Amino acid sequence: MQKDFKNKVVFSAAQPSGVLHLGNYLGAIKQWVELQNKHKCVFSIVDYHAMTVYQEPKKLREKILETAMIYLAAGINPEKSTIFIQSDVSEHTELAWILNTIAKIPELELMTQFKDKAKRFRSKVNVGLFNYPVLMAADILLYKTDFVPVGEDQKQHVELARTLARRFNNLYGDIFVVPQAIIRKEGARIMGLDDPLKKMSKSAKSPANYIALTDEPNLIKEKIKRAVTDSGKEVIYNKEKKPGISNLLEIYSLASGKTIKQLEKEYEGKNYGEFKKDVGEAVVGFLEPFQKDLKKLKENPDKVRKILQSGAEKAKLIAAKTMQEVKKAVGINY
Ligand code: ATP
Ligand code: LTN
Repeated sequence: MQKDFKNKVVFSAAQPSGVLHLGNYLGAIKQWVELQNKHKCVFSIVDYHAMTVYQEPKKLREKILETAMIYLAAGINPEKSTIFIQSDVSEHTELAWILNTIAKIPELELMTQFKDKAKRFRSKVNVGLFNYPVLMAADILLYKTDFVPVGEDQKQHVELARTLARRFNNLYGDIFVVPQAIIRKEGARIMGLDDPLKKMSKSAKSPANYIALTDEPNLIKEKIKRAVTDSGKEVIYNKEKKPGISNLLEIYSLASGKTIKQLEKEYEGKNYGEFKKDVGEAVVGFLEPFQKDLKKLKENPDKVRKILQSGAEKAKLIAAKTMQEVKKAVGINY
């Protein structure tokens, strides 16, 4: 990587499936907003990825636009960053095909997310779900990405993108940059409120698992009040012995800007009830400006559509150039 640190390329994405939740925000989107001041950022709404689990067409259409609105309300600035819908830039699936020819079946069989989803959606497992990480590698490599800011659960997929970049470069010449995942220490794995041993997930069965970014303040407070906590009484951070309280401490810390140490001190001698009430309020306060902006954007969907259209044009310019280089390198253009 010869480029100077300032002008690196950053790429990341979220699927427009289910509801985006606090884990997506704290684990991924929060970092994106910070990175756009330093780097060339490209953020996608990966609709083809969402389709690897059946989506009702009308709902999917709505979710794509809502996800874009969530990016914007969270502070992604379309003047600084490129925001676009994956399926608007056909090079993503084109490159995925070429990468399919160098990805190995056993390598994909190792992917934890596939194994997990294949178990949960057993009767619905399709080839796309298996193939998902190859499309993700194409997303990343098309933009010659240096950094991929994601939550902990995506580390393995970024690792595969690195492997495929190196393999391609070895076979066909130096085309791709080998990307690097950026995973924050705090917030990289926000756990489910109903089960602090599993990550907060969009595809969770019960809405009690997550705080949706669109949940009303009272519902947020209620969900946190009911969050599963641990035996004992003390508010201390210990992921192994107190996974529930530790998760809430992490959320509280990220929402309030206070360190976990500070919070532990503040809650010395206080009970879980008081603590949870304050976590609820901190999260509501943290989400308030975001929710206000989201409401405004929902009143103006055409403005968002325009942003997506111009984002797709910008993305296409880069993607088409890379795709040309790739085709030339593998010998299929003339
Ligand atoms: P599912 O839970 O259904 O697998 P997902 O929420 O992981 O979906 P995306 O919306 O595509 O899928 O994820 C967007 C980003 O949010 C990714 O970078 C992912 O790593 C991050 N992320 C997802 N869940 C969490 C979590 N519980 N904690 C922190 N980051 C998360
Ligand atoms: N698999 C990711 C979404 C995703 C992504 C990407 C993230 C698709 N393509 C490229 C970073 C870079 C997930 O979060 N479930």
